[in-house]
Amino acid sequence: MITLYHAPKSRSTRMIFLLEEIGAPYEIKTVTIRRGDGSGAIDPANPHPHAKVPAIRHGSELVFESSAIVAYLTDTFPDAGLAPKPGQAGRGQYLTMLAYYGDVIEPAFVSKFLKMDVPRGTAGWVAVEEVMPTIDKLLTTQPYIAGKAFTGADILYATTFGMFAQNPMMPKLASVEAYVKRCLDRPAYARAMAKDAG
Ligand SMILES: N[C@@H](CCC(=O)N[C@@H](CS)C(=O)NCC(=O)O)C(=O)O
Repeated sequence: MITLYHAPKSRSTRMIFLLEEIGAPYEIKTVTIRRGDGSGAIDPANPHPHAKVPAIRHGSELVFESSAIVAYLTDTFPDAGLAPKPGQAGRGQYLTMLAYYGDVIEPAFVSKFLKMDVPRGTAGWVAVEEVMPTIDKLLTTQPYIAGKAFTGADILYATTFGMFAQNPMMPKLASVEAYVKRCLDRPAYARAMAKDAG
């Protein structure tokens, strides 16, 4: 059994989307977190070392960091067909896009939100203005972020781009809008949204 440590309307919501796609038995343990508006509190029931979500427990394994959870679950449940297996074509692009999400996409958007300059030669990521043309180029030539097939990586990218769709930080790109719709039209996303609400 997989246990997802979850707080509604947070980065753990998309892990419900992933778990619904995977189809293995799982339970949701709702925990409180400290929210950006100052509300909420650390939950002693949350095993995440920084009291954040998402985290999952699977047998003796504790996994946290969204990209690691996606990699772990898509590899542990290969029959779900959500990742190229080691040795298969596309594996490199899949792992690249998982790491790029955590190491570049999130810092790019957070630094823009915080109105921080991204100094070339210091930060390991680049500005949104440099990231999004790369994403546009990818999604103009392929339907999903890691190639021809929907993978676990799309769960991270499509939910993030969907969330920022109306935000002035996000450039309006037809390729991204069509991609978000393609991914979020999946029945697993609708089921996840219903479960997130409780
Ligand atoms: N890099 C982490 C970020 C996790 C994260 O910051 N989650 C937020 C919720 S969206 C949280 O738990 N915040 C509570 C806190 O910072 O104490 C991941 O992608 O899993």
